[in-house]
Amino acid sequence: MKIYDFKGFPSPARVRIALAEKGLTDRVEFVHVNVPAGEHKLPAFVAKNPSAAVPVLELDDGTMIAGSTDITAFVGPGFADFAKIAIPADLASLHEWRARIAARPGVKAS
Ligand SMILES: N[C@@H](CCC(=O)N[C@@H](CS)C(=O)NCC(=O)O)C(=O)O
Repeated sequence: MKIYDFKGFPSPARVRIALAEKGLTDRVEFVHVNVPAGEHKLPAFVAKNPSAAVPVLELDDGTMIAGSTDITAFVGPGFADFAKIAIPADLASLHEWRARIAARPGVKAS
């Protein structure tokens, strides 16, 4: 599993903190994305996350989970084996869409 991130930025930091709290930092490969240089806007990265932002979690099957909220939802429930993630990718995607809708002005989150 890979985490695309940029050390020192707040959203990737949330994921790093969650992984560290669970003792899972060694279980993922961190891939540095040079955000200040615009690497996150190149087609190769936008193919992973159309929002062109870090962090992104890439599962071993190639599934991409973008956004610190959804990634930490994977890390958070206290699973013992990171390879057997309990939350399906669809549910993580649902979380992301819910967050995007809730962030729109005038929309009340349910
Ligand atoms: N809601 C996203 C926000 C991701 C985000 O904005 N990441 C910033 C770094 S903290 C980024 O990649 N920004 C690139 C840009 O805005 O061009 C999350 O929680 O991960």
